[in-house]
Amino acid sequence: MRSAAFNAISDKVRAGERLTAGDALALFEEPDLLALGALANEVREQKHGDRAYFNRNARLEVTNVCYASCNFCSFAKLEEGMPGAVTLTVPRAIEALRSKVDEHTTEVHVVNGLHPGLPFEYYEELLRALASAFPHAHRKCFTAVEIHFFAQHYRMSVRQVLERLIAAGLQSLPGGGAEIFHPEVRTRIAHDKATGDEWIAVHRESHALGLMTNATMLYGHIETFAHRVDHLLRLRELQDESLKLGKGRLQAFIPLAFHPDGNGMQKLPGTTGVDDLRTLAVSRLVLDNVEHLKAYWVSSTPKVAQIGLSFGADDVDGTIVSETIYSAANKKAPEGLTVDDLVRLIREAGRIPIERDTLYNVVAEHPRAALEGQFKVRERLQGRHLQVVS
Ligand code: V47
Repeated sequence: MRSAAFNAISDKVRAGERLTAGDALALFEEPDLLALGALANEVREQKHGDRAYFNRNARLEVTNVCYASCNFCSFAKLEEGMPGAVTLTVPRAIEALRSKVDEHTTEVHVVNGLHPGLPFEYYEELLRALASAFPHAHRKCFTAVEIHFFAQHYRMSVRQVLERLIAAGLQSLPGGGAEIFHPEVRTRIAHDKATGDEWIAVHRESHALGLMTNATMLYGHIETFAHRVDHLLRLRELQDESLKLGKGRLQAFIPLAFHPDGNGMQKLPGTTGVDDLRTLAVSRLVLDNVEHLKAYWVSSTPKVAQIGLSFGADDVDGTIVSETIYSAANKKAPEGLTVDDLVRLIREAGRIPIERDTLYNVVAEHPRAALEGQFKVRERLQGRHLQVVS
Protein backbone atom coordinates (compact mmCIF):
# COMPACT_ATOMS: atom_id res chain seq x y z
CA MET A 1 0.00 0.00 0.00
CA ARG A 2 2.98 2.32 0.55
CA SER A 3 4.15 4.12 -2.61
CA ALA A 4 7.60 3.52 -4.10
CA ALA A 5 8.46 7.21 -3.63
CA PHE A 6 7.72 7.17 0.10
CA ASN A 7 10.86 5.38 1.29
CA ALA A 8 13.13 7.73 -0.64
CA ILE A 9 11.29 10.75 0.80
CA SER A 10 11.56 9.27 4.32
CA ASP A 11 15.32 8.92 3.83
CA LYS A 12 15.54 12.57 2.79
CA VAL A 13 13.54 13.70 5.83
CA ARG A 14 15.72 11.64 8.17
CA ALA A 15 18.87 13.04 6.57
CA GLY A 16 17.53 16.59 7.16
CA GLU A 17 17.27 17.25 3.42
CA ARG A 18 14.75 19.73 2.11
CA LEU A 19 11.75 18.31 0.22
CA THR A 20 11.03 19.40 -3.35
CA ALA A 21 7.66 20.30 -4.87
CA GLY A 22 7.59 16.80 -6.40
CA ASP A 23 8.19 15.21 -2.98
CA ALA A 24 5.45 17.30 -1.42
CA LEU A 25 2.98 16.31 -4.16
CA ALA A 26 3.90 12.64 -3.71
CA LEU A 27 3.21 12.97 0.03
CA PHE A 28 -0.24 14.47 -0.61
CA GLU A 29 -0.91 11.43 -2.85
CA GLU A 30 0.64 8.87 -0.49
CA PRO A 31 -1.84 6.04 0.07
CA ASP A 32 -0.32 4.94 3.39
CA LEU A 33 -1.74 7.61 5.70
CA LEU A 34 -0.32 6.06 8.86
CA ALA A 35 3.21 5.89 7.45
CA LEU A 36 2.90 9.54 6.39
CA GLY A 37 1.64 10.47 9.86
CA ALA A 38 4.44 8.54 11.57
CA LEU A 39 7.07 10.34 9.49
CA ALA A 40 5.57 13.75 10.34
CA ASN A 41 5.41 12.65 13.97
CA GLU A 42 9.14 11.89 13.95
CA VAL A 43 9.84 15.48 12.89
CA ARG A 44 7.33 16.81 15.40
CA GLU A 45 8.97 14.88 18.24
CA GLN A 46 12.46 15.98 17.18
CA LYS A 47 11.31 19.60 17.39
CA HIS A 48 9.03 19.47 20.43
CA GLY A 49 9.33 16.09 22.13
CA ASP A 50 5.99 15.28 23.78
CA ARG A 51 5.07 18.91 24.38
CA ALA A 52 1.75 20.16 23.00
CA TYR A 53 0.87 23.83 23.29
CA PHE A 54 -2.29 25.84 23.86
CA ASN A 55 -3.12 29.34 25.06
CA ARG A 56 -5.91 31.27 26.74
CA ASN A 57 -7.11 33.60 24.04
CA ALA A 58 -10.15 35.70 23.26
CA ARG A 59 -11.41 36.53 19.79
CA LEU A 60 -13.15 39.65 18.59
CA GLU A 61 -14.39 40.78 15.21
CA VAL A 62 -15.19 44.51 15.51
CA THR A 63 -16.89 44.75 12.13
CA ASN A 64 -18.23 42.20 9.70
CA VAL A 65 -18.80 44.86 7.04
CA CYS A 66 -16.49 43.94 4.18
CA TYR A 67 -16.42 45.25 0.64
CA ALA A 68 -14.68 42.06 -0.53
CA SER A 69 -16.89 39.21 -1.71
CA CYS A 70 -14.90 36.03 -1.05
CA ASN A 71 -16.81 32.95 -2.13
CA PHE A 72 -15.89 30.94 0.95
CA CYS A 73 -16.94 33.54 3.51
CA SER A 74 -20.14 33.22 5.54
CA PHE A 75 -19.23 36.03 7.92
CA ALA A 76 -19.05 39.23 5.88
CA LYS A 77 -21.87 41.65 5.11
CA LEU A 78 -21.23 43.78 2.04
CA GLU A 79 -22.57 47.06 3.40
CA GLU A 80 -23.36 48.85 6.63
CA GLY A 81 -27.12 48.71 7.22
CA MET A 82 -27.59 45.24 5.69
CA PRO A 83 -29.37 42.76 7.98
CA GLY A 84 -26.77 41.28 10.35
CA ALA A 85 -24.13 43.96 9.67
CA VAL A 86 -22.35 44.92 12.90
CA THR A 87 -19.69 47.54 13.57
CA LEU A 88 -18.74 48.15 17.18
CA THR A 89 -17.57 51.50 18.49
CA VAL A 90 -14.27 51.25 20.36
CA PRO A 91 -15.98 51.41 23.81
CA ARG A 92 -18.45 48.71 22.71
CA ALA A 93 -15.57 46.54 21.46
CA ILE A 94 -13.87 46.79 24.85
CA GLU A 95 -17.16 46.05 26.59
CA ALA A 96 -17.67 42.98 24.37
CA LEU A 97 -14.21 41.71 25.28
CA ARG A 98 -14.66 42.24 29.03
CA SER A 99 -16.96 39.24 29.21
CA LYS A 100 -14.36 37.08 27.38
CA VAL A 101 -11.10 38.21 28.98
CA ASP A 102 -10.03 37.46 32.56
CA GLU A 103 -6.73 37.96 34.38
CA HIS A 104 -5.38 34.69 32.91
CA THR A 105 -6.07 35.57 29.26
CA THR A 106 -2.75 36.08 27.48
CA GLU A 107 -3.94 37.03 23.97
CA VAL A 108 -6.63 38.98 22.19
CA HIS A 109 -6.95 38.06 18.52
CA VAL A 110 -8.84 40.70 16.53
CA VAL A 111 -9.70 40.38 12.82
CA ASN A 112 -12.30 42.22 10.79
CA GLY A 113 -14.00 42.82 7.50
CA LEU A 114 -12.58 45.42 5.11
CA HIS A 115 -14.82 48.35 6.10
CA PRO A 116 -14.56 51.25 3.67
CA GLY A 117 -16.23 53.79 5.99
CA LEU A 118 -14.07 53.85 9.12
CA PRO A 119 -11.16 56.27 9.63
CA PHE A 120 -7.69 54.78 10.15
CA GLU A 121 -7.64 56.43 13.59
CA TYR A 122 -10.40 54.00 14.63
CA TYR A 123 -7.91 51.09 14.50
CA GLU A 124 -5.23 53.06 16.35
CA GLU A 125 -7.76 54.00 19.03
CA LEU A 126 -8.86 50.37 19.26
CA LEU A 127 -5.29 49.18 19.88
CA ARG A 128 -4.68 51.85 22.53
CA ALA A 129 -7.95 50.95 24.24
CA LEU A 130 -7.05 47.23 24.21
CA ALA A 131 -3.64 47.99 25.72
CA SER A 132 -5.17 50.09 28.45
CA ALA A 133 -8.11 47.75 29.28
CA PHE A 134 -6.17 44.45 29.05
CA PRO A 135 -2.47 45.24 29.48
CA HIS A 136 -1.68 41.58 30.25
CA ALA A 137 -3.09 40.32 26.93
CA HIS A 138 -0.88 40.31 23.81
CA ARG A 139 -2.52 42.09 20.88
CA LYS A 140 -2.47 39.85 17.78
CA CYS A 141 -4.54 41.92 15.41
CA PHE A 142 -5.41 42.42 11.71
CA THR A 143 -4.65 39.99 8.91
CA ALA A 144 -2.24 40.87 6.11
CA VAL A 145 -5.32 41.39 3.93
CA GLU A 146 -6.52 44.11 6.33
CA ILE A 147 -3.07 45.72 6.48
CA HIS A 148 -2.91 45.75 2.66
CA PHE A 149 -6.41 47.26 2.54
CA PHE A 150 -5.44 49.98 5.07
CA ALA A 151 -2.43 50.89 2.92
CA GLN A 152 -4.54 51.24 -0.24
CA HIS A 153 -7.59 52.82 1.34
CA TYR A 154 -5.80 55.37 3.55
CA ARG A 155 -3.06 56.02 0.96
CA MET A 156 -0.05 54.93 2.98
CA SER A 157 2.70 52.40 2.37
CA VAL A 158 2.41 49.02 4.11
CA ARG A 159 5.40 50.04 6.23
CA GLN A 160 3.71 53.29 7.32
CA VAL A 161 0.54 51.40 8.25
CA LEU A 162 2.50 48.87 10.28
CA GLU A 163 4.60 51.53 12.01
CA ARG A 164 1.51 53.48 13.07
CA LEU A 165 -0.26 50.37 14.31
CA ILE A 166 2.84 49.19 16.20
CA ALA A 167 3.10 52.65 17.82
CA ALA A 168 -0.55 52.24 18.88
CA GLY A 169 0.07 48.82 20.43
CA LEU A 170 0.04 46.12 17.72
CA GLN A 171 2.27 43.19 18.82
CA SER A 172 1.91 40.51 16.16
CA LEU A 173 -0.10 39.54 13.09
CA PRO A 174 -2.41 36.53 12.86
CA GLY A 175 -2.21 34.24 9.85
CA GLY A 176 -5.63 34.83 8.29
CA GLY A 177 -6.42 35.89 4.75
CA ALA A 178 -3.83 33.64 3.12
CA GLU A 179 -6.47 31.28 1.63
CA ILE A 180 -4.66 29.77 -1.40
CA PHE A 181 -1.99 32.01 -2.91
CA HIS A 182 -1.99 30.59 -6.43
CA PRO A 183 -3.84 32.99 -8.78
CA GLU A 184 -5.68 30.11 -10.52
CA VAL A 185 -7.58 29.60 -7.27
CA ARG A 186 -7.35 33.00 -5.61
CA THR A 187 -8.97 34.85 -8.53
CA ARG A 188 -11.95 32.48 -8.25
CA ILE A 189 -12.47 32.49 -4.49
CA ALA A 190 -11.07 35.87 -3.37
CA HIS A 191 -10.76 38.11 -6.40
CA ASP A 192 -11.10 41.53 -4.77
CA LYS A 193 -8.63 41.55 -1.91
CA ALA A 194 -4.82 41.27 -1.50
CA THR A 195 -3.21 38.83 -3.94
CA GLY A 196 -0.93 36.05 -2.70
CA ASP A 197 2.14 38.17 -3.45
CA GLU A 198 0.63 41.13 -1.60
CA TRP A 199 -0.18 38.94 1.43
CA ILE A 200 3.40 37.71 1.48
CA ALA A 201 4.77 41.25 1.07
CA VAL A 202 2.89 42.37 4.21
CA HIS A 203 4.37 39.52 6.24
CA ARG A 204 7.85 40.21 4.82
CA GLU A 205 7.55 43.85 5.89
CA SER A 206 6.17 42.87 9.31
CA HIS A 207 9.10 40.52 9.86
CA ALA A 208 11.54 43.27 8.86
CA LEU A 209 9.96 45.44 11.55
CA GLY A 210 10.50 42.67 14.10
CA LEU A 211 6.93 41.35 14.31
CA MET A 212 6.14 37.68 14.71
CA THR A 213 3.34 36.49 12.43
CA ASN A 214 1.41 33.32 11.62
CA ALA A 215 0.28 31.88 8.29
CA THR A 216 -2.80 29.90 7.30
CA MET A 217 -3.98 27.92 4.26
CA LEU A 218 -7.67 27.46 3.50
CA TYR A 219 -7.97 24.01 1.93
CA GLY A 220 -10.62 21.54 0.87
CA HIS A 221 -12.56 23.60 -1.70
CA ILE A 222 -11.60 24.01 -5.41
CA GLU A 223 -7.84 23.81 -5.06
CA THR A 224 -5.68 20.86 -6.14
CA PHE A 225 -2.82 19.28 -4.20
CA ALA A 226 -0.45 21.17 -6.54
CA HIS A 227 -1.96 24.48 -5.38
CA ARG A 228 -1.44 23.46 -1.75
CA VAL A 229 2.17 22.58 -2.49
CA ASP A 230 2.71 25.94 -4.19
CA HIS A 231 1.25 27.66 -1.10
CA LEU A 232 3.54 25.79 1.30
CA LEU A 233 6.64 26.45 -0.80
CA ARG A 234 5.92 30.18 -1.02
CA LEU A 235 5.70 30.30 2.78
CA ARG A 236 8.91 28.32 3.15
CA GLU A 237 10.67 30.77 0.84
CA LEU A 238 9.34 33.78 2.79
CA GLN A 239 10.56 32.19 6.02
CA ASP A 240 14.03 31.56 4.55
CA GLU A 241 14.30 35.28 3.77
CA SER A 242 13.01 36.36 7.17
CA LEU A 243 15.29 34.00 9.08
CA LYS A 244 18.23 35.39 7.12
CA LEU A 245 17.27 38.90 8.20
CA GLY A 246 16.99 37.70 11.80
CA LYS A 247 14.17 39.96 13.03
CA GLY A 248 10.57 38.72 12.94
CA ARG A 249 9.43 35.42 11.41
CA LEU A 250 6.53 33.04 10.92
CA GLN A 251 5.91 31.32 14.24
CA ALA A 252 3.13 28.92 13.36
CA PHE A 253 1.39 27.49 10.33
CA ILE A 254 -2.32 26.73 10.57
CA PRO A 255 -4.13 24.72 7.88
CA LEU A 256 -7.81 25.76 7.89
CA ALA A 257 -10.37 23.20 6.72
CA PHE A 258 -13.01 24.80 4.50
CA HIS A 259 -16.57 24.82 5.92
CA PRO A 260 -19.36 25.19 3.38
CA ASP A 261 -22.45 26.39 5.36
CA GLY A 262 -23.97 29.62 4.11
CA ASN A 263 -21.36 30.75 1.59
CA GLY A 264 -20.85 30.87 -2.18
CA MET A 265 -19.35 27.38 -2.23
CA GLN A 266 -22.01 25.67 -0.14
CA LYS A 267 -22.48 22.90 -2.70
CA LEU A 268 -18.98 21.60 -1.88
CA PRO A 269 -18.80 18.84 0.71
CA GLY A 270 -16.08 20.17 3.06
CA THR A 271 -13.05 18.15 4.11
CA THR A 272 -12.79 14.67 5.60
CA GLY A 273 -10.77 13.69 8.68
CA VAL A 274 -8.23 11.89 6.50
CA ASP A 275 -7.61 15.02 4.42
CA ASP A 276 -7.25 17.09 7.62
CA LEU A 277 -4.63 14.69 9.00
CA ARG A 278 -2.83 14.34 5.67
CA THR A 279 -2.62 18.12 5.30
CA LEU A 280 -1.15 18.49 8.77
CA ALA A 281 1.42 15.79 8.12
CA VAL A 282 2.54 17.14 4.73
CA SER A 283 2.72 20.68 6.15
CA ARG A 284 4.98 19.48 8.97
CA LEU A 285 7.30 17.76 6.51
CA VAL A 286 7.47 20.55 3.93
CA LEU A 287 7.66 23.58 6.25
CA ASP A 288 10.98 22.53 7.77
CA ASN A 289 11.77 26.12 8.81
CA VAL A 290 8.53 26.94 10.66
CA GLU A 291 8.64 25.96 14.31
CA HIS A 292 5.00 25.32 15.15
CA LEU A 293 2.10 23.61 13.42
CA LYS A 294 -1.39 24.18 14.77
CA ALA A 295 -4.20 21.66 14.58
CA TYR A 296 -6.88 24.34 14.92
CA TRP A 297 -9.69 22.57 16.77
CA VAL A 298 -12.32 25.04 15.58
CA SER A 299 -11.74 24.11 11.97
CA SER A 300 -10.96 20.41 12.27
CA THR A 301 -13.08 19.56 15.37
CA PRO A 302 -11.46 18.91 18.77
CA LYS A 303 -11.33 15.16 18.06
CA VAL A 304 -9.40 15.45 14.80
CA ALA A 305 -7.14 18.13 16.33
CA GLN A 306 -6.35 15.68 19.11
CA ILE A 307 -5.30 12.99 16.65
CA GLY A 308 -3.44 15.71 14.73
CA LEU A 309 -1.03 15.85 17.68
CA SER A 310 0.32 12.52 16.36
CA PHE A 311 0.35 13.69 12.71
CA GLY A 312 2.82 16.54 13.01
CA ALA A 313 0.94 19.17 15.01
CA ASP A 314 2.32 20.49 18.31
CA ASP A 315 -0.35 23.09 19.11
CA VAL A 316 -4.16 23.12 19.25
CA ASP A 317 -4.59 26.93 19.41
CA GLY A 318 -6.52 28.04 22.48
CA THR A 319 -9.68 28.48 24.47
CA ILE A 320 -10.98 30.94 21.81
CA VAL A 321 -13.83 32.70 23.55
CA SER A 322 -15.51 33.12 21.03
CA GLU A 323 -15.14 33.57 17.28
CA THR A 324 -17.75 34.26 14.61
CA ILE A 325 -16.02 33.55 11.27
CA TYR A 326 -16.15 29.77 11.58
CA SER A 327 -19.37 29.66 13.53
CA ALA A 328 -21.01 31.42 10.54
CA ALA A 329 -19.77 28.63 8.26
CA ASN A 330 -20.21 25.70 10.64
CA LYS A 331 -23.17 25.91 12.95
CA LYS A 332 -22.08 22.77 14.84
CA ALA A 333 -18.75 24.17 16.12
CA PRO A 334 -18.46 24.64 19.90
CA GLU A 335 -17.99 28.29 20.96
CA GLY A 336 -14.91 27.76 23.08
CA LEU A 337 -13.09 25.11 25.09
CA THR A 338 -12.06 25.42 28.73
CA VAL A 339 -8.48 24.96 29.88
CA ASP A 340 -9.61 21.67 31.45
CA ASP A 341 -11.00 20.53 28.08
CA LEU A 342 -7.73 21.36 26.31
CA VAL A 343 -5.56 19.76 29.00
CA ARG A 344 -7.63 16.58 28.85
CA LEU A 345 -7.56 16.49 25.07
CA ILE A 346 -3.76 16.83 25.05
CA ARG A 347 -3.17 14.40 27.92
CA GLU A 348 -5.27 11.68 26.39
CA ALA A 349 -3.21 12.10 23.20
CA GLY A 350 -0.21 11.09 25.33
CA ARG A 351 1.35 14.56 25.23
CA ILE A 352 2.40 17.06 27.90
CA PRO A 353 0.04 20.07 27.96
CA ILE A 354 1.98 23.33 27.91
CA GLU A 355 0.12 26.57 28.34
CA ARG A 356 1.97 29.23 26.32
CA ASP A 357 1.63 32.89 25.52
CA THR A 358 1.47 34.18 21.93
CA LEU A 359 5.26 34.15 21.59
CA TYR A 360 5.52 30.58 22.92
CA ASN A 361 6.88 31.54 26.32
CA VAL A 362 5.75 28.87 28.78
CA VAL A 363 3.01 30.07 31.13
CA ALA A 364 2.34 26.72 32.85
CA GLU A 365 3.29 23.12 32.34
CA HIS A 366 0.59 20.64 33.25
CA PRO A 367 1.76 17.18 34.26
CA ARG A 368 1.29 14.47 31.63
CA ALA A 369 -1.32 11.79 32.33
CA ALA A 370 -0.01 9.37 34.93
CA LEU A 371 -0.12 5.75 33.85
CA GLU A 372 -2.33 5.14 36.84
CA GLY A 373 -4.68 7.83 35.53
CA GLN A 374 -4.94 6.07 32.19
CA PHE A 375 -5.80 2.80 33.91
CA LYS A 376 -8.47 4.61 35.87
CA VAL A 377 -9.94 5.94 32.63
CA ARG A 378 -9.93 2.41 31.23
CA GLU A 379 -11.62 1.00 34.34
CA ARG A 380 -14.21 3.72 34.19
CA LEU A 381 -14.90 3.06 30.51
CA GLN A 382 -15.08 -0.69 31.10
CA GLY A 383 -17.40 -0.08 34.04
CA ARG A 384 -19.66 2.01 31.82
CA HIS A 385 -19.61 -0.68 29.14
CA LEU A 386 -20.46 -3.38 31.69
CA GLN A 387 -23.36 -1.31 32.93
CA VAL A 388 -24.67 -0.95 29.40
CA VAL A 389 -24.29 -4.68 28.73
CA SER A 390 -25.75 -5.91 32.00
O1 V47 B 1 -8.83 34.32 6.95
C1 V47 B 1 -13.22 32.12 6.41
C2 V47 B 1 -10.87 31.42 7.13
C3 V47 B 1 -9.68 32.71 8.52
C4 V47 B 1 -14.11 30.18 6.15
O2 V47 B 1 -3.06 33.27 13.37
C5 V47 B 1 -12.82 30.01 6.61
O3 V47 B 1 -3.16 32.07 15.15
C6 V47 B 1 -13.10 27.75 6.59
O4 V47 B 1 -7.01 33.19 10.26
N1 V47 B 1 -14.35 27.84 6.11
C7 V47 B 1 -9.70 33.36 9.90
N2 V47 B 1 -12.31 28.81 6.83
C8 V47 B 1 -9.11 32.43 10.96
C9 V47 B 1 -7.64 32.57 11.08
C10 V47 B 1 -6.90 31.97 12.21
C11 V47 B 1 -7.45 30.94 12.92
C12 V47 B 1 -6.75 30.40 13.99
C13 V47 B 1 -5.51 30.88 14.36
C14 V47 B 1 -4.96 31.92 13.64
C15 V47 B 1 -3.65 32.47 14.08
C16 V47 B 1 -5.64 32.47 12.55
O5 V47 B 1 -10.75 31.78 8.45
C17 V47 B 1 -9.91 33.56 7.33
C18 V47 B 1 -10.24 32.51 6.29
O6 V47 B 1 -9.08 31.99 5.72
N3 V47 B 1 -12.29 31.22 6.76
N4 V47 B 1 -14.36 31.49 6.04
C19 V47 B 1 -14.90 29.02 5.87
N5 V47 B 1 -16.14 29.10 5.37
